[in-house]
Amino acid sequence: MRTLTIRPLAKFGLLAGCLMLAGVTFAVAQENSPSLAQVVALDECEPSSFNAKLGPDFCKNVTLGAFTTFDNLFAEAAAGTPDPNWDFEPDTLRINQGTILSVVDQGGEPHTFTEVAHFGGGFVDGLNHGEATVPECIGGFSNLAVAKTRILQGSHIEITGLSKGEHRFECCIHPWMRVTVEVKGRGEK
Ligand SMILES: [Cu+2]
Repeated sequence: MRTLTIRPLAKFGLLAGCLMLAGVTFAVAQENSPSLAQVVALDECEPSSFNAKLGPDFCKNVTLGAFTTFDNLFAEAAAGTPDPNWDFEPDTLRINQGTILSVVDQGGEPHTFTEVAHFGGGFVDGLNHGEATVPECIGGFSNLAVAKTRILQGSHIEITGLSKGEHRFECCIHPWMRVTVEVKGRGEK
């Protein structure tokens, strides 16, 4: 009789212990779960002129008439006044280590979000305004390392595991699209 009454109690105690442990683990996981910081890629590509040069569906019609034609984009870049509506927003970010950077392309055409040691030219000479292609962009999409940083229209990529310190990202197509990310160490203000 005795053993019968003790057993269920012991079982209950064990179960309660497990639940408490699970609760603690959950709370810790919540506290450490990385937050999310968003960067938006924007452009105003004009579909008919872009697609005539680059193929169907390269530029999707998303900007409701706020368009820059293919030739104008190159003319503006050549003049040293690249179109400001091809842009990553925000331009600078300060995030905690562990924060996930989510980069979403809300423009009409593809971009890249490529980490570079130093800002410079991309892989399309006509958009570089004389700046040399940075090593990280060389080869364009035929370079797998560059292709992996591509963001297609309406999609996003997530950058994780950024080390403490300053990181620079640019678009390898439109090299004036630049973002500086400062990653703070844990507990740093
Ligand atoms: Cu771009």
